Amino acid sequence: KNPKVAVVGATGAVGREMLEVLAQREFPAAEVVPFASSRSAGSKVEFKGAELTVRELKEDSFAGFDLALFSAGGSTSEKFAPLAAKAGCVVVDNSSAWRMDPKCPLVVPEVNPNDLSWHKGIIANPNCSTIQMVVALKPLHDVARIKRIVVSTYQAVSGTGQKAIAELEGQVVRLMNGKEIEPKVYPYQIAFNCLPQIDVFLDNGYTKEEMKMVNETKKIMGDDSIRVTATTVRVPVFYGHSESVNIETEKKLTVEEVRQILASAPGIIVEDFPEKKIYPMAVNAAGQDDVFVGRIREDESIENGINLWVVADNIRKGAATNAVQIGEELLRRNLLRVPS
Ligand code: A2P
Ligand code: 11C
Repeated sequence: KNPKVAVVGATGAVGREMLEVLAQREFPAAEVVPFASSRSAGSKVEFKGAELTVRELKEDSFAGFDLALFSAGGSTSEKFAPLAAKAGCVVVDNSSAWRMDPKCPLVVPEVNPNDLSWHKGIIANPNCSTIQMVVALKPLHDVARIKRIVVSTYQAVSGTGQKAIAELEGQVVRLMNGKEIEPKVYPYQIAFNCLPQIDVFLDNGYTKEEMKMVNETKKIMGDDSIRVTATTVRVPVFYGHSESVNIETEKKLTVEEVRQILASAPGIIVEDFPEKKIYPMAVNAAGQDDVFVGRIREDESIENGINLWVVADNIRKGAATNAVQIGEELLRRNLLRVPS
């Protein structure tokens, strides 16, 4: 029988896209039910051309559900994901709440689908900036073993959610009309600016977003020996994260080898014709499910180094699409059940 699916946080930037992706990919759901907080219970969201009524998420909401896609913030996931699993509903959670929990697989289907086999009811969906980077790097790691990654990101405001999209829109309009702005979501003006801070600062001087890229990459790639260092930056882009990624490998890779490896890898589109000014860009990646890689160059400052420019839609592959793909993979592997 087809699974009954809950989308938790269905009124949010990622939740809406989860509904869209479930419909577009024709996920074989018996029923899809949107949940959010009491604030938007009763409101409508669109699914397959019809309107669904949003239900308030409650402790007993999950009875009879087989799969729940969560994107309603860390505290909602912390409280409700275990309740869902207890009710026999497998959770794919897009928050950071369960990602580093050793009992929860952290999965990107193109990279480590086999980790789904040991799930205990909660599967974590990685951070958007990590997902697109590991999709691009895993095929290179398999061939040449990556020793070190240096990444700098250029992240869209949609990563922060619906309120941040509205804040950038509002600031652009006000500033273009010579009006004052008052930043609310971000600590400073985001329109026409770059903020070298995503999420909060930690004791080591890095932001939480930067350390997510470090820690999640090792867990997903299943290799603690990879050294990773990150600088994450918010830029005034609506959809699509871009990343400058520098890798040092054990085995030498030429630019042509990298192009070939990536062109035949799942989920990747190589866009790399510098002579024709063709390279990945956020505005083109928006709305797409693939990870786009270009600007492939040898790092001439070291023995075995490669530079890449990696772009993907943070709400699609970085969140909603990856979560739905995990659901598809669970179905394919007959793993859509909570082990007793
Ligand atoms: P709501 O519309 O009721 O606030 P975004 O990341 O775009 O800000 O969206 C966050 C999503 O998480 C929204 O759908 C929001 O619903 C939902 N959400 C936030 N807090 C809760 C909660 N306590 N219970 C259920 N859903 C929540
Ligand atoms: C951003 N990467 O772009 C963040 C959003 O851990 O899932 C996602 C935060 C997370 O702001």
